[in-house]
Amino acid sequence: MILQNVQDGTARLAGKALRLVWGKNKPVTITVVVVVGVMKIWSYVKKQERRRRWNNAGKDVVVLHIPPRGFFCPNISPFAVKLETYVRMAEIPYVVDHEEPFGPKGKTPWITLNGEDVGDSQMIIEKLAAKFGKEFDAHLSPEEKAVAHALRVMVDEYFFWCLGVFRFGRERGRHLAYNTSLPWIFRPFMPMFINQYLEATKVQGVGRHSYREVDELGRKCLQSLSAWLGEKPFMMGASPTDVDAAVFGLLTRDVFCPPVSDYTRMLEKDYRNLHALCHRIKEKFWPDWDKCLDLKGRDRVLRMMERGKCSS
Ligand SMILES: N[C@@H](CCC(=O)N[C@@H](CS)C(=O)NCC(=O)O)C(=O)O
Repeated sequence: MILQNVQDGTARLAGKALRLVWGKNKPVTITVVVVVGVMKIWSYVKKQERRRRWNNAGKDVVVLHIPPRGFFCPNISPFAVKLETYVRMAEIPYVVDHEEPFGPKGKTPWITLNGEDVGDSQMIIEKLAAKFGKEFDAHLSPEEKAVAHALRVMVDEYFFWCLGVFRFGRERGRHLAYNTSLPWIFRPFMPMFINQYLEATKVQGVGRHSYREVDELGRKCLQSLSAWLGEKPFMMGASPTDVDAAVFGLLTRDVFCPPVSDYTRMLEKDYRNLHALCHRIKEKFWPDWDKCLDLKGRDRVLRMMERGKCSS
């Protein structure tokens, strides 16, 4: 009996829904179906076109999928800077794609190499290092390798979240306006994106502490990196390794881009060797730095800063 009633109710509801979309609203329904269908086909064709382009980049040429160029540093994504720096260190031929920055794992950066897609900056680096014989830490002892690994994980998987809480929590994403042009259509969604990111920091754990506590956690990361670096030219000695690429990726924004942050001040005052390391890496591996910037965006921000609309 109950089952019969449920079935009747469902049938009545389905009938009503059908009348709604196929009754006097039929022209609207047809229009929506056609528009959505055309958009899907168009997006599929475009994706195929892009895929053909990436596959034709050339044998052993890395297609680096990253967000658009930043205004004061080559990319707003620290992991994109890290990976591009490694590819430059290793002198691996590459081309850049900004059309599809989010890859197989839903994150940026990612690469396509000889038709194969790979996600995650570190997994990519390890794959490229093995393929092209560019294992920069090959000469290190097992103990040194362990230290390098621990430092790199601290930077990528821990310090990154401390910085995130500072930038998106304490500063509410203020740095974005200085370093990237967000299409106007996305702007109303920014608060939602920021809150979503802050929820992720809570799941990770760092976001559950107070801002002051997180600042202290971040400062301790810088202190450890700085103490380990000491007077050495690079993190693991005389020559750069992927830890340097990771440190550079994470610190670039605070060293080279406005607005001045607490981290900028710490790097300039207390951890000068890290600041100098970033400048060294920039000079060595990014001689074309300015060519890798969105200069129009940079000039616009500089003009706004002059007029006092953005504080440095
Ligand atoms: N472990 C990844 C982290 C990449 C990552 O978190 N990228 C951020 C941008 S900096 C991202 O794509 N965030 C989007 C999201 O998490 O949905 C890697 O090393 O590539």
